[in-house]
Amino acid sequence: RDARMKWWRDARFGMFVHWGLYSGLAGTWDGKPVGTRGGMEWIQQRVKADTNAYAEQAIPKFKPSEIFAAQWAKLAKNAGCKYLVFTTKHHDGFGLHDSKAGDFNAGHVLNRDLVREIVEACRSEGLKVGFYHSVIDWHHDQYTYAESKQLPHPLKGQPYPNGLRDHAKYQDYLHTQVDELLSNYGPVDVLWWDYSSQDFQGDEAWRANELMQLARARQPGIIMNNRLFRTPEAGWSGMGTAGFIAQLDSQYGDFITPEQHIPSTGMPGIDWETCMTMNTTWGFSDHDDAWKSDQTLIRNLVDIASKGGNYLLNIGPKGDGSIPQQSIDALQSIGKWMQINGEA
Ligand code: FUL
Repeated sequence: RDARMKWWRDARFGMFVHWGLYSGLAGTWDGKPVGTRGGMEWIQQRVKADTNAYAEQAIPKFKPSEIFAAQWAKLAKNAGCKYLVFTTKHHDGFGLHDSKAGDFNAGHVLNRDLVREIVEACRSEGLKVGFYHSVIDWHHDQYTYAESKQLPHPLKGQPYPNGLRDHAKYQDYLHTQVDELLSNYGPVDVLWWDYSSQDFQGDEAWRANELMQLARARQPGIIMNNRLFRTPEAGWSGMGTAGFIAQLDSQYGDFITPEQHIPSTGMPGIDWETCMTMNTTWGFSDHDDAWKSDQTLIRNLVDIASKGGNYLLNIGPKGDGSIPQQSIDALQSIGKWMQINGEA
């Protein structure tokens, strides 16, 4: 583990990117804002749309430019980020790669492989590259945790065409897509799983041990977070540090991911990475103006680095892949600070 963790422990600062069909919706549904705060990558849930209605409104608004990936990678590089982790698939189930295992992905819908474009752009800036991959899937018709109490689902309570869902079919699909992602794009440095809860987790929900093994077989140097496994006794405690199995190893994962907070005294002896939004949403919203100041972002970075963690700072590009001006400005300020302080 120490060998594969070396670059990551030195890195301190990475860029997180949430980008998918929800980005074009920009926090608006049926022409109306869906609130001004909170994760708009969850917009399908917020408005309780089924996957067809969601796709119908979102697909026409998801129009990646030709140059978006180069823009992300350059901004990350100039800000002093050493790696970039982006959403290969979020909970809505829409994949950014060109998959043979289904048609709800950029390959089929846009005739583009956006994963390839992003990976190539990162590599040409010398950035390490990571895949955020959601094991939750609100699109797949055999996905069973739709009925979960903790995760209301657009399909919940609706009659299912062929009787009961066969979740094993979803698991096969998940594994096939992960295999594609780890086989067809050269070296992948990070796999950022998202996520297990009390109701759906680990081996039972995702064949998680097999997934971890598959990833290590395809990418021997890869490092992974520990969001596939939760301790059975832990209650729902949000996406912080509690509740996940903190035994960091090949089986359970290499690092732990406090979400939107910085552990006050760090986490001695544990590899941790705080992921954080610049306003309050991960996926782009036109309506969220709660931007953190440059000073806050820089202070967070210093605070985290001094406590031995990594900072994974999020941008939510728009439907065309362009980055909100507030995020560009903030990252440029961080880049300047890094230069002055000899970190970049
Ligand atoms: C969470 C997800 O549900 C959010 O949408 C976001 O991706 C965050 C980083 O992880 O658990």
